[in-house]
Amino acid sequence: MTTMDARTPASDQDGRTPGWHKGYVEGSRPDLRVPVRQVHLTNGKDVTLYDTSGPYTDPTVETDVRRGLAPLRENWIIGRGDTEEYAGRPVRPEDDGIRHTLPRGGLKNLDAVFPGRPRQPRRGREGRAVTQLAYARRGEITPEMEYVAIRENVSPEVVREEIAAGRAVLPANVNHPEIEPMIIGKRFLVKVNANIGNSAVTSSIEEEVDKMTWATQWGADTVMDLSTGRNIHTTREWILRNAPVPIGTVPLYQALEKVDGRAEELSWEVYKDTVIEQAEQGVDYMTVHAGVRLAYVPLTARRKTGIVSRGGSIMAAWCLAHHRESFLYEHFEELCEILAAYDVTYSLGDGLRPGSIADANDEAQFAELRTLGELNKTAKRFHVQTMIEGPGHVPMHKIKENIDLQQEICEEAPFYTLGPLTTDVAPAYDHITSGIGAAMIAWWGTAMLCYVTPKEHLGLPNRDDVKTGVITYKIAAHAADLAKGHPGAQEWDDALSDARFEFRWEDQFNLALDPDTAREFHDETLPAEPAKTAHFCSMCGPKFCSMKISRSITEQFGGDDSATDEEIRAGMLSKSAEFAATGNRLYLPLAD
Ligand code: IRN
Ligand code: FE2
Repeated sequence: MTTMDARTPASDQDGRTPGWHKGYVEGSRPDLRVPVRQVHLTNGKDVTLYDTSGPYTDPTVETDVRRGLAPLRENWIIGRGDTEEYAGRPVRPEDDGIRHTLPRGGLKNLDAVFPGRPRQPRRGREGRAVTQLAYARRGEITPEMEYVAIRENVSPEVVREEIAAGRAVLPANVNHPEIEPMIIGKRFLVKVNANIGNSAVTSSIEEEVDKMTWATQWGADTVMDLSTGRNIHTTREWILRNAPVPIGTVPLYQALEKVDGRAEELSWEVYKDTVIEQAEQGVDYMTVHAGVRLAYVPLTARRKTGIVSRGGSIMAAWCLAHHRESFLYEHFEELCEILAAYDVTYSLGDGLRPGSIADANDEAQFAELRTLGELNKTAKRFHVQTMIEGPGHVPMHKIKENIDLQQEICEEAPFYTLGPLTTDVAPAYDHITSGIGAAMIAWWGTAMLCYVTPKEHLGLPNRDDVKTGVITYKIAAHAADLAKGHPGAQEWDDALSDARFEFRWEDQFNLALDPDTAREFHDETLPAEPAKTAHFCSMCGPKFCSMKISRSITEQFGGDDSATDEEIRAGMLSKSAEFAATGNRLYLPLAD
């Protein structure tokens, strides 16, 4: 019995051995190679699937976390000629936000922030907007746009149009040349984000990097590093240099570390410094809770669960402490100029999202949404790509109003939602309570789903939780792709159901979102090799297998619909007799 790790492609250089291998589709230039997962079926057919796993699943590429991934976009970025290298700022231990909270020299064992190739930050020449939005508006199709067009099976012009209209974003910081470009927008495949972060003191840098690659190998389209505490800058550097997908952050968390966790001591200066530091490192998108305005804070007072957003509560605390308008709101234009110079994408945070079913769709939530609509317009004036974050905890009957309002108020900017969780009663199962809401809201047009793991509300997700969260959300996303009639989405289902109907078990596993678990569950009751081609599984056994029965019908009556009920009944009876004659044996004898 061989157990194949789903992450490791089978050794199939000839491309024919059943299993899968990492393939590439070449674009208009030799350095534009779009990765795909090529599944080879036992019937000789191939199925091509979207692949987020990066070079890690390509056995011909050597990867080393200490060196980082190859800077695949570097020539494209430099070739555009509108960015310049500059000295940046030396990385100081203070950047880790450990100034007073840890003994000095906390970085001792990591004296090199990152041992990989030397790197100089770039930014737009003379503060120029170097965003994909700026190019799209000028009618220019960048290599990044062509790349995602191939990935999504659409024309590059559709990609350009959607970005230009603000209906899609292509998060790609000029300082993150390692990524394989991807696009977020309702015309494209629904995307999934996985959050990682070392708020537990026990979590090491290596573990965080490993969580990132683990999440992308199961299909996460982006990863957010929500690290707080020690070594925040260094952890992020390692993640960025090894990430094949866009990386998002919430700069407010690190800014708060820099003022020892005292929200009232935050200032625009500390925040701005942190944003530049992260933009220089290559963060592709940033959650900015600029919609939490002073006047909205009292609206949350009578809520059942108040403000549950970390960023939202930090900003609310600051506003109340100073009794002043939010510095994020007041300096928003300046922030736009910074983000435009690096092509950092906004993810306008929902700091006032409901944290319970009772608080869904209330005045505080929608007041903030209207402000996000206004900020979206400002961001677009500065050519900054923008998506809008959404809830939270929302019962099923109140979900549609969220996406409809967001699309109207934010001029169809991509919606990026956290679930929503459709009930509060299932701690330990909130990947499911939220997967339900995620599938619904994605069907109605949400472009990216922020995963929720089984540990939501309970603790820090471990490796297993990350995988469960990603797979759960891939299900929600794909179910929505199907319902939206996304071109090509159903081919995957058709391939799998054909494999199921024809009892090609290996093909069923290899096509599955989680081949390992599918294979493991199957082998639990039918471990023998012959069972891999057996025309039944242990769920119903040979006698009651509906697939087997209907297959027999098809075979007996030539697959046409002309069989009468009488004939079908007779067919069933004869099959039943056939099985009875074998002694109704569930387990097949081992082949020699
Ligand atoms: C996504 C949609 N709404 C919120 N999110 C994610 O929640 C966001 O992208 C980020 O990962 C996290 C921010 O949480 P707080 O600070 O709003 O609690
Ligand atoms: Fe919650």
